[in-house]
Amino acid sequence: EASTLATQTGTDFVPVLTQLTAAYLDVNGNIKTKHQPRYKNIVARFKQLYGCEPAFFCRAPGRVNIIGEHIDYCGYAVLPAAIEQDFVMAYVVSDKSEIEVNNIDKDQFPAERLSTEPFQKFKEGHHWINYFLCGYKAVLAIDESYYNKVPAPKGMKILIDSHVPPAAGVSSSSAFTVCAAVTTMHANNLHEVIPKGDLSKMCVTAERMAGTACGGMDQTISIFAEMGKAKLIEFNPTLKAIDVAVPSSVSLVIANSLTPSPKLLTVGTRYNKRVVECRFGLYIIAIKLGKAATYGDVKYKNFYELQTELGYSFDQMLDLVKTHLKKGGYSHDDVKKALNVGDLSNILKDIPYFFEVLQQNVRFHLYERAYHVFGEAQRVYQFKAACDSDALSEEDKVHKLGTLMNESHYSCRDLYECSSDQLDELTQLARDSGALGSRLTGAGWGGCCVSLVKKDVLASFLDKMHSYYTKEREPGYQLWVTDDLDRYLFATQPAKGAFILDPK
Ligand code: NG1
Ligand code: MG
Repeated sequence: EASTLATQTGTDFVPVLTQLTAAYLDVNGNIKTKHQPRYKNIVARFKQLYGCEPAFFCRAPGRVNIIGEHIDYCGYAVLPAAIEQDFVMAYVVSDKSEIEVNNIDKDQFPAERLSTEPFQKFKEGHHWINYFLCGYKAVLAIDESYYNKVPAPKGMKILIDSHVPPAAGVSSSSAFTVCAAVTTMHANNLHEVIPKGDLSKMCVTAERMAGTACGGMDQTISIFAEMGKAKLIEFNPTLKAIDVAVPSSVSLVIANSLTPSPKLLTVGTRYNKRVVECRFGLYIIAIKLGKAATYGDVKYKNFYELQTELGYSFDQMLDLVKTHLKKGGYSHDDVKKALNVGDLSNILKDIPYFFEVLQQNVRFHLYERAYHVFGEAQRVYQFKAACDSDALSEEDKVHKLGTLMNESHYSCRDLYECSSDQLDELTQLARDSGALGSRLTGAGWGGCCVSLVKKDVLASFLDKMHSYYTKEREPGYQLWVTDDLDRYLFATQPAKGAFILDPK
């Protein structure tokens, strides 16, 4: 899709906010953001801070991944949907070469000032402003055919309001990045120039610069999502977002385990380690198949490219894993031997924190990770096929979907080792409470799970799920605040992707 994120006024964007704003639509269906409580609050704070009204709002949603975990960076398709919770940035252009960023939640995110220099360094540590910089750089520091059109980047005054829970596997980082990119793009008049596909790719590249060796699922769905539709996102051979109609008799319910998923803080042992393990597995299989003598001759970037060249089915790829990789983990020496290299530290330079990954781990589970990847990639297409099927009855269809989601969770738990005690407890409670299937969503190790629930048992399901939040826990076992349960446990409908809102 080559369409751009042009400013939306009028009816085009009405559906997304309908639930929130029904009372604030004018006779033509236009949103009167000024009268909507959330936006009213943003405008009031904006005036206090900057002495004027915002000129525009840009927004980008978080997402729930329905199925297809930890496979986007292996080149495989995933199946997410946007959620209603979003990032909003209200902004005006200023004549200073400076970007002022304030957040409604000023205690957690105190004000920051940045220069307009697109190639400036990220801040040390995992500072929140780096996600703003990701979006900023995505537009102004990645593709020169776009940033050359902007000789002097605009200064901006920005106020952020986010409803996307952080570190919860619903991709607040990408919602933040995309929202900042859309704001930067609009302020610098590139919103009718940059196609959505390019914007997604530039956001992915930028987010990788901030430290996670991520795939492209989150940024792409945040940009391409449409109301009421889940999307199969294919990265290869070209980027595509294909509609998937989840049966109407079921709801997707998100439940937050209230334990964080500190993906970046544990960068050496969790997310990026998995990316490294997949690459080691890829190289070893390629070498064993005689496609290369040493890792340096391997021409495949990911498992998808290998599979495509072989022309194999997923079952055949699973057989390759069984034949060529060993269970139980590889030591550094095992990896060196299998890759035919004397020193590991000079390879995989494109993976952020590769050095830390090597330093902090003694074993790499190549068989288990690869087995998960091919099984999970296969489940994504089985899920879509079930949704599309005319042959299956509604009942058989939703059971098939639930089973695939459960299988995905077990594979994440046992083979990919990206679940947690809390996520296992919560997904099991969901199954016991009437869900057809339940699985962790996002990177894992904490954060949220997603359950498939028949609408006619939704109320009793939600009721039973309360016990997770009210249960007495051992001392030292700390859940986050549980003040407002609706924020942690809710049914969700696929929401609309990023857009720019003209408040006038
Ligand atoms: P989370 O941690 O939920 O934002 C991450 C990656 C995705 C994908 C999933 C696992 C980022 C921005 N996103 O999502 O690309 O690999 O984990 O399926 O890091
Ligand atoms: Mg994230």
